[in-house]
Amino acid sequence: MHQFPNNFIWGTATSSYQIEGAATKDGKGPSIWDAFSSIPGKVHKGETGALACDHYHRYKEDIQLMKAMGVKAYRFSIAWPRVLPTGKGAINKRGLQFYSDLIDELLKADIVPWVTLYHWDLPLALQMEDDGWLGDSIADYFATYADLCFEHFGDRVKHWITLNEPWVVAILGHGQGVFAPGRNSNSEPYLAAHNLLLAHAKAVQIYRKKYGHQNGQIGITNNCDWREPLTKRSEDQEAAERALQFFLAWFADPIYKGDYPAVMKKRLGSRLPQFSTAEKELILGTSDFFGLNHYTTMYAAHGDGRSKKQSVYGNGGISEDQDVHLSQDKSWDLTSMNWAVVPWGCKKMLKWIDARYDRPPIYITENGCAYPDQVVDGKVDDQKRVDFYRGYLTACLDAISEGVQLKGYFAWSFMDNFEWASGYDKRFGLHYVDFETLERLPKESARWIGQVMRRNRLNEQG
Ligand code: PNW
Repeated sequence: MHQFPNNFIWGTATSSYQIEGAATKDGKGPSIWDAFSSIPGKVHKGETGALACDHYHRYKEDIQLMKAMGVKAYRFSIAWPRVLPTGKGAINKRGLQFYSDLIDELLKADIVPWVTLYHWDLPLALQMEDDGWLGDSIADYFATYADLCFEHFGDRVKHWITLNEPWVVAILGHGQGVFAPGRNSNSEPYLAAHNLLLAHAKAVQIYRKKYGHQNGQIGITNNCDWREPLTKRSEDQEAAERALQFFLAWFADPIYKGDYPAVMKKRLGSRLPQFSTAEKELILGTSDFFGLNHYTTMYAAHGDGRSKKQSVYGNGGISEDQDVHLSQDKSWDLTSMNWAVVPWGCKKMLKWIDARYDRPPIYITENGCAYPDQVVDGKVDDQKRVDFYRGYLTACLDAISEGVQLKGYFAWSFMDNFEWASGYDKRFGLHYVDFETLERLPKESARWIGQVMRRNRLNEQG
């Protein structure tokens, strides 16, 4: 019935630390993820991104695979410590050259680069010397780094994403401590988030003032899972709405409305930093598009203090602050992340964004699933992944047909890679599928068995 529009952007995504390897090659400085993953107990089986998919050396081959798949756009990130080994000051020319070559190679293959400036690999020196995202000058350091990237790549890159998932940096990095820099606090997440928003805004202001002639687009990518009220009771309805505000409006409201949501101000008091009038103006309107990473759905119910006892991993914030109790339906299928497969949640998420932020152009910059698939004769029977993509793409199509301005979709991920604290066991890779098939998935039920693209050197070496 309905079809994706002709100009819909079909892409796939990765991030630097998860695929590049070459952690100490050609002058790259260490990042907080190099440090964090080397601490015993932080990453499953003690794995690290030191080698990962060796994309740093094999990028040409990877781009050929993308081309064969029919990928039209490729979202990757720049490793800040590869171009600025200590985060500020001395520039590493070989790092700049790598990304310049990568961009040229993509353009040669007719693949449009979408570049993320920060996907969590902060230069370690900035953490050690300046307290990372908690420090007073971090927003300026980030803006200076962004400026360098616009200057060197902006002639060829027309799609920029400042930050990937500041929620994860704040909550998993500074609240629960399960991701780098491994801090545990109930106030630091709010300070880190505040500085992340200022960093984003300063980078966008520089891009618009200094590089307007490059005629590109710039935005931010936030992650949010859908929160469905557990019952029709008004306190559960309110809990679900509150959970979405603590998860997504935390970051999107300052950009689209000029300040944090009232419910956060009320509940957090002095733990939530305040924006000055000048800062509110600086941040307002700093996204040309709404970048969304979406993976799953949970039921939300009024917390009644129960949320204090439950694990906050996967919660949309610090649970005791929201007072929301989360749960899954027993009938929902789970991926190997234990994330439930709920396509209708994706559609509701898109419609919520559409309504709250006045119909912005939306790009899903990540959606995908991990499954413990097996390689048999160099192939993978990937039926569950096929079903996942069919379900979520159908939900996207439904949202579009109801007026949501969804402009593109990036599958996470191009290939299996370093899945952060979960190491290499969690496999999000597309393996091999041609994008015409991906586009047809909502309509067809063809079995999709692909050629293996997993190239984790750690695994290859046993
Ligand atoms: C995103 N959560 O991470 C990242 O952008 C990717 O780098 C990552 O590989 C992908 O999703 C799959 O995990 C997230 O706990 C990590 O809610 C954790 C959460 C969400 C996103």
